[in-house]
This record gives sequence, structure tokens and C-alpha cells, in this order.
Amino acid sequence: MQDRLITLQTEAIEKIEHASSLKELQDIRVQYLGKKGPITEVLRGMGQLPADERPKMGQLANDVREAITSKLDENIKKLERAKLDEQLANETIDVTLPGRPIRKGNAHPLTAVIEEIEDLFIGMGFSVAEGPEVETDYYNFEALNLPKNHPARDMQDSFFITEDFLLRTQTSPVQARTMERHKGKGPVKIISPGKVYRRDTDDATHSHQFMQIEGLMVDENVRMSDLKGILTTFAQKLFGEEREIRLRPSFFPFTEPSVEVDVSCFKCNGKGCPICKRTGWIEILGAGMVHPNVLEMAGFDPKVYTGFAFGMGPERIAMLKYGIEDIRHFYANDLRFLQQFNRS
Ligand code: 2NL
Repeated sequence: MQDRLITLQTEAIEKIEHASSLKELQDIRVQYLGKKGPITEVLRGMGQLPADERPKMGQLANDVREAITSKLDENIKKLERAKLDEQLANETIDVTLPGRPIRKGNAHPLTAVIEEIEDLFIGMGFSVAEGPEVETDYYNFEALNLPKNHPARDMQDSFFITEDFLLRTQTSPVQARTMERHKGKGPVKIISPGKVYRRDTDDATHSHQFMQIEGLMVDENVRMSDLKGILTTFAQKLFGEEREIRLRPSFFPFTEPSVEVDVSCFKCNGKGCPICKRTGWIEILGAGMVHPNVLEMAGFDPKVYTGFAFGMGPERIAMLKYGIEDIRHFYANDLRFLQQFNRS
């Protein structure tokens, strides 16, 4: 029995050493150590042995089982490590290879300019207000001191939907609605950016749909000097710290007095060049003190409250800033145009 056990051990160890796959090793384990294997069989036959030989033989059988098991475990580990080493060698990646560039989009130039302007006014305490693009005749005209039969209300210039509804021709109705919501109490300090519509034939400087940014500040003791201060800071932040502004008298039905605002030319610094048409100045917006009728209609007492308002065209600002010569570029969605504004 002793010889049989020793032979089994030698035979099993030899097979294990020649095995070249995990599957073969599993088979050897079943073959030698399984319930129907020779070791188990030997152990079962122990009952026939004389009592004094049993412990010695039991010890030997356990030692043999132990030796085979540890040899199996050792070789399984070896095979697994070899497999992992091979995998690691095959799957190495070269981290020094150049990466694949990610194609990143960019904001539309108009969006970029509008957001820049919004940020400047937010920095001076203004909030951004929005409102409907389909407006009533009342908010678009009447509330802005443009009574029925006013020449600026010419049906030829606006997209009317019904007798009372039209596509807004300016963003002022947003300001009129916001003032109304404040129920006669200041301060109101807002800008209103958004799409507006005019019945125009599209050309290099006209579009039937374009953007407008208006601003409004209503409170007690708001003066023309406040308007000038806010617009000076705005012009310097947008076009450069050296810029100056100039106010020229003008007319709008919703402001009195009204002004046209010029900024000193950012190209020639006021000396005169083709951009400023040799005048040294570039017109950037219209503004004025809110007409008492407009305040009153929105529920503000014009004896207590005063305000300034202004309006500008972001397309015009963007065209000046980037030297774009045709407003239609903003709406043609030609990638060759749009991708020029990608600064990433
Ligand atoms: C321009 C001129 C302007 C306003 C817009 C305004 C709004 C209210 C009351 C008074 Cl609610 N005024 N807006 C005032 C002056 C000029 O726009 O040339 N825009 C492109």
C-alpha cells in the first residue's frame, strides 16, 4: 500500500510538470484527488489494515494528497502568471502617441457679442429681461408714446398678424411690461436683448429679422449724467479703455430729450480712417430720458420718477468689432464664416 501511494505521487507530480494548460491541471486534480480517484480508494481500504499500521498509513496518504495539491496549486499559479505576462506584453499602449483632436464648436459671433454686452451690464447692476416676440399693438406702440396714426407705426414697416397683434419691431415692449410689473415703484434696471422684426428688403445692412439690446433705468433722481456715465463705461469695456463717447441731439417718440451716441473710433483713435468715414466717431446707439408719457402709462409718477433708456443693434456692433461687411453673413449659417470665430 505504501509503494502504491509513493508511485501515485511520483506519477501525479510528473503529469503536473508536463501539463501545459489549466484544463489539464484541473483534469489531473479530478483524476488523482477526486471521490473516485486512487488516493480516496486507498484511504477507503485502510479498514483492512492492522490497527497499529493505520495511523502511519493515514499520515502517508495525507502527505501524498498534500504534495499533489500543493504542486497543482503551484503550477496553476505559474500558468496564470505566464498568461497575464503574455497579455500585458501584447496589450501595451504607447501613451506618447499623439491624441485624436476633439472637434469643438464655438458660439455664433452674434451670441458671443450679445453675451459680452449682457455681462457688462450685469456687472453694472442690470438684470436681463425677456418677453414675447408676438406682441400686442399696445405694448409695441401705444405704451411707448406712439399713438394711432403716428408715422412710425406705418403698416408698411411692420409684420402685422391681426389688427392687434404683430411681430415686435423693437424690444421696448419688454421694458414697458417690466415697468408695469413694478407697479410704480423703482428701481427698475434692466436690459432686454432679443429678436425683432421689420418689413424690410434684406441687403448688406438690412435684415427683416435682427437683434436688439435695449436698456432701461428708472428710479428717483436718474439724470442724463447717469446715462452718460453708464454708456461711457460700456463703450470703454467693449471697445477699449481709451474710448470717449459723444452725445448728439436726436429724436425718438419714447424719449425726451433724445440723443445719438458715438464712440471715438477704435481703429484710428479719432484721427479719421475709412471705418469712421474720416470723422473719428462711430455711431453705436440711440438713447434718451424716458418720455413722461411712457412712465405714466406704465404706472410711474413722472414727478417722482425719471429714467434713461437706450437701444442698440448687436449686428452693427459685431460688424464694427470684427470688420464684417454684410449683415446677411450672420443668418446664412455658412460654416466658413462661423468657424472664423472659433478661438479654442
Ligand atoms: C436705437 C434707439 C432706443 C429706447 C430705444 C426705450 C424704451 C422704453 C422707454 C424709452 Cl420702455 N425708451 N427705448 C430709447 C431710445 C433709443 O433705441 O437706435 N435702437 C437701435
